[in-house]
Amino acid sequence: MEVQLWREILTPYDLAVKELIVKFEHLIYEHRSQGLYSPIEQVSGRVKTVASILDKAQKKNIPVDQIEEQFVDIAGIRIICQFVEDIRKVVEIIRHRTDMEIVSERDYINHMKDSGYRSYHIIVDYEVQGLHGSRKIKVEIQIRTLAMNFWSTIEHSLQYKYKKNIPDHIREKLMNAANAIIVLDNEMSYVRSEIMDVQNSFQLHSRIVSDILNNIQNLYGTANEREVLKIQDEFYRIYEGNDLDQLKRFSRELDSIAEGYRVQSVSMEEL
Ligand code: 0O2
Repeated sequence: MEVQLWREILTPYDLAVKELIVKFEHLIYEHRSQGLYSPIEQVSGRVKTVASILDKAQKKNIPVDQIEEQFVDIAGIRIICQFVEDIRKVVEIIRHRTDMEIVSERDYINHMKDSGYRSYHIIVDYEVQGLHGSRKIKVEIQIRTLAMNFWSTIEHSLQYKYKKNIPDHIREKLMNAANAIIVLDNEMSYVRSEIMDVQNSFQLHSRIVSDILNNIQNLYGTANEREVLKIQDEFYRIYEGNDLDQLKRFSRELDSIAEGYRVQSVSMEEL
C-alpha cells in the first residue's frame, strides 16, 4: 500500500487519540479544580506506526485489506493511575460515558500475563467527525498504575532489544520485578487515603491562593489603592498562618468585595 494511503487511513485514528487525550486530561483538571482527588494521574496516546502495524499483521497472518477490521489497537490511549484502586474508578468513568461504547475488556491485573505484564485493557467504539463525515473506530485504552507502567516500559524496550526473544535469565529477573510490583502496589494502597488527603488539600490550597491573587489583581483596577493594600496585607497575614479554613473564609469575603466593586462599576457605566 502507498505511504500516502496509509496517511489517509490513519487520519481518523490520529484524531481519536488527540480528542481522547484532551477529554481525559480535562477530567484530571475538573477533579483537581474542584479540590477532588483525580484517579487519573497521566494520559498519553499514540497511533501505531505503519511498521508496527505491518509487523503485527505479518505475525498474525492478517491480510493488509483486513487490518482495519481486525486491529483494535491502531489508536491507543494509556491512562496511568497512582493506585490499583484508581483503575476500577477509571473503568467506571469510562463505562458511564456516552461518547464511547465499550466493546470488550481484558483484565490483566487479576490475570497477569505469562510475561509478568499487568494492565487493564478496554476496547471502545469511538466516533470521529472528519472531512468525509463521521466514522466509528476502535480505540484501545490501557489503564495501569505508575509501577505497572514502569515494568511494562522496561520490558517493552527489552523485547525490542532482543527481538521478542528475551534470554531466560533476564525473563526471570523481569518475573521477580513483576512480583515485586504487586507487593509495591499493595503496600502503597495502605497509604492511599493519607496521600489522597494531602494531595487534595494541596490542590485546594493552591486553587484558593490563585483565586485570591486574581481578585486582588483585579481590585487594583477598580478599588482605591489604600484599601487594596490593606486587603493584600491581610492576605499575607492569613497566608503565613497556613490555615486552610481561614484562607477559604478570606477568599469568600474577597469574592463579595470584588462582586460589590463589579456591580458598582457596571452601574457607573450605565449612568
Ligand atoms: P505495542 O508496541 O505496545 O503496540 P491477542 O492476540 O489479542 O491476545 P494482542 O492483540 O497483542 O494479542 O492483545 P494483547 O495481548 O491484549 O496486547 C495488546 C497490547 O498490550 C500490546 O500491543 C502491548 O502494548 C500490551 N502488551 C500485551 N502484552 C504485553 C507484554 O507482555 N509486555 C508489554 N510490555 N506489553 C504488553 P502490541 O501491539 O503487542 O505492542
